[in-house]
Amino acid sequence: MNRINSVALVLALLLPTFAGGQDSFFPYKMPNKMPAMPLSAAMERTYDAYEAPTYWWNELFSKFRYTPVEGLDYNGGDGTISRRDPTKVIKANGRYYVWYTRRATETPPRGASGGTDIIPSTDWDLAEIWYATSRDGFVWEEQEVAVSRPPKPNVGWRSVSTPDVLFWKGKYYLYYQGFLEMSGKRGDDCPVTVSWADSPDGPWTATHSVVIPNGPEGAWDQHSIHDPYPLVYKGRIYLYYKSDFNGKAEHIRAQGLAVADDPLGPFEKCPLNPVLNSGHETGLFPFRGGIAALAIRHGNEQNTIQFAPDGINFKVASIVSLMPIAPGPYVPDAFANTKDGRGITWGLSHFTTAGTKTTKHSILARFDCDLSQDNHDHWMKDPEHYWPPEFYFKSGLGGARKNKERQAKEDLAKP
Ligand code: AAL
Repeated sequence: MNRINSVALVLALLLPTFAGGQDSFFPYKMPNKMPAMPLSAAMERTYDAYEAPTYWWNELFSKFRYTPVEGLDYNGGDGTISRRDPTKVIKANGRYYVWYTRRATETPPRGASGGTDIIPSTDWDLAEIWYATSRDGFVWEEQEVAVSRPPKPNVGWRSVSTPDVLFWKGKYYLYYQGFLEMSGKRGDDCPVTVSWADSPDGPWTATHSVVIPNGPEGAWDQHSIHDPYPLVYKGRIYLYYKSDFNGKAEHIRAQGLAVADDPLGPFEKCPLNPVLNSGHETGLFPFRGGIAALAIRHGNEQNTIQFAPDGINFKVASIVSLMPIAPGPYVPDAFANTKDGRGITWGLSHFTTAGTKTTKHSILARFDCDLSQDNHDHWMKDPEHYWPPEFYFKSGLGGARKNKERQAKEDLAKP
């Protein structure tokens, strides 16, 4: 072919593309890099807004499956025993360990107006922190109380709840909410305190000190520090937490970060707090060189898994469904100070809907997922669930909307 012909051939091949004609198509086989061609906003976003352009390749996408755990008794589900807000699961002495809020009271919660010295206002009022161990993560054996309520006026005298665990330089630390008044009286107000032990089996020594104080008046976290969740990252203790702000009617939940070099503090709050604009209970894990977070239940970015390459600046990595509530994942490298976090495949979470209105209590359950670099479970990456219609109909219409529809029906029936 002479030079003129070859130039003509190249032009002939390129022209339809530039002209935006029939040949300017997005390829059938999904390119793993953004193709150099005009893209719609949606297709551009699929490349630059998520961890991978399709969930099949996204290490931070998973569906979640649930299994009841064996071995924990709930008094026939009469609401007098509740277990909730599990810590991350850790492995020690060849067994899995988990700590959680345990309420054992004469009656189920009766709200702030019904609460007394022995009747709980909320499910986590008048609670203690207990622990259980397991060989397989499905059958759990409850051990004993780890942290009980200290005498008044120590922090936590009214209730100790919602713990999480840290292993640091040969010692174990439990961080938890320490209530100095009945939850629900003004809000769900409390700071965070800490106990430590040489062994996961205790005995635990309470510091009786507030280790993560509420923010100053006017700050987003002025009333509460909830769900403290420590990890070891960049050689330091990165403790994430949740707080509520913006008042009762339109309250917002977000998550902050406090960093320390010593488990007993001082903890320095990140000046960019909140670092997650969404989520209720905390659930995070080292992932690659950064930190991944499960943003569950609340916020603009609820039902997402997020990733921060620096542990601070989180972005949505995937959108998921049916996330574990109050997740306590098994995080093998939570305290390894890793630069290549491997991810998670299971953990414990809770359901607060186990009882009825009058027997209200929570139960622990196991969740499984594939948010791990070492697992490639095609089935877990398929978001389809196929729930039967009963699953969707169970909630039905509720509240004001139900009354409105009933009224409309009655009006239609009028002659
Ligand atoms: C939970 C957590 C904290 C709150 C309450 C008990 O889901 O966010 O622990 O205080 O609800």
